[in-house]
Amino acid sequence: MVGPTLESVAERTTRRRVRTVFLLLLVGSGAWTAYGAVVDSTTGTGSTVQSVPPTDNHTVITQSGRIGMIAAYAPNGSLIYENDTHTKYYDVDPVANESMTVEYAATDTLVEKSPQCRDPPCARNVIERANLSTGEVTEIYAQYVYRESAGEWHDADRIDDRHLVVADIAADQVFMVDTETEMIEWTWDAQSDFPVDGGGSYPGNWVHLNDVEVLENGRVMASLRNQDQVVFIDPETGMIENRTLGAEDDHSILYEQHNPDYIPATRGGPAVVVADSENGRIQEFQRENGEWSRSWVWSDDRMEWPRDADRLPNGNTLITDTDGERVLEVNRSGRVVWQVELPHPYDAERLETGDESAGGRSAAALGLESRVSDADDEGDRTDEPRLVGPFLDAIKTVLPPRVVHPLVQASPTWLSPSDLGPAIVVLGTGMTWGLVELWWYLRARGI
Ligand SMILES: [Ca+2]
Ligand SMILES: [Ca+2]
Ligand SMILES: [Ca+2]
Repeated sequence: MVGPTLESVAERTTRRRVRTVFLLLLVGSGAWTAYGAVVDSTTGTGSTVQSVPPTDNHTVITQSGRIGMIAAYAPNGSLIYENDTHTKYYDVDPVANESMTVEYAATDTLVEKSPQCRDPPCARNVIERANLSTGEVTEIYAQYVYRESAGEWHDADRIDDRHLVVADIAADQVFMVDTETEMIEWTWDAQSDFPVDGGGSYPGNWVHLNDVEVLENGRVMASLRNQDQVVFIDPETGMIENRTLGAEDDHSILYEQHNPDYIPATRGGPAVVVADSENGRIQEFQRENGEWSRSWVWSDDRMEWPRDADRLPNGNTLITDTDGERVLEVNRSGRVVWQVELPHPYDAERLETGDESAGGRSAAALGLESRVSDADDEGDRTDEPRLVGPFLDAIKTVLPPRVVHPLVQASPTWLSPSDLGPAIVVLGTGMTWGLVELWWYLRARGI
């Protein structure tokens, strides 16, 4: 009779200790999550930032994902314009010959049943022009889409006063529209050159055609994210064979890229600077002897799912690092010389420097040095250590980006990606504790 009694006393002690550990873990990670959320709400993470470090030009940044915002900052860093009318804001471009005017693609998510939306959620995609000085916003072109998921337009590019090309994720097409008559004058359909059993699942999110750019010779460059390829289209004859950058599922070249910019031969190209998003790096490829070869790579330990890189006239590169929660500028030797922290940035533009990389030269012409981690940086880094970053960094080392950023997108807006770490610990601890208690209960009853 002595044995079982001693055993149950020991077991009770063990249970008490295990419960204490679970409780401490819950209280600790819960307090950390709450602290992160409070810090975010007081420092502006969760909306837009009120100021950025000074620089030579105006800076425009869009945010999309859980937050939809376009904001502009004066050279002295002060916020001069913000607008969150739409659900999400995507690619923004300066308007030629207008000093303080931009055009952008945005999406409204329709969540109510209406004549425009039979089966919510749906989308209304819009291309708008905003005068950042006067605040005047003009709609250029818009279209309802019956679905919100993979129904958005993330980019449009201007050809002339009347014509735009649109990267149409909903239809897996690039089309050119006359914005006055609203007549679509040509279309390239991805199905004309790609099988539907490649890329993402058809018809859900097959191509994710997320970027389009009209080149000086009238050809069009487009980014097929889910095919890991950047293609070149002649509006009269279709896709140009043997010009494509990347290959399906060859992630050593590109892995679900965003926002390629073309740098022509006159500025040291042909070259393409591109956010190699799932690989967590910015890359540039130079056209040599009829092939693309890698000419520059930039990354650091924080970079996570970047979605834009613009080569500036001074040789620096302006980078939007979405899940790294920042927009940064790196100089020719790869050092971070300017940085602003904010949630879910999509695109950044420096006004007065041309559209995207239009004022910049190729990495090959500039002799840019590649770097792929913090260890490559010999100089002092300008970015501040993050308060709650280490948790997220720890999670990123365990989970691949394909798992991390859907988690980030699905989490509530008061939770920034940096707070996801402690929030996951809260959930994990709660579930594990519950399972352990269930196991004890079943064992005690001999089940
Ligand atoms: Ca842009
Ligand atoms: Ca760009
Ligand atoms: Ca840009």
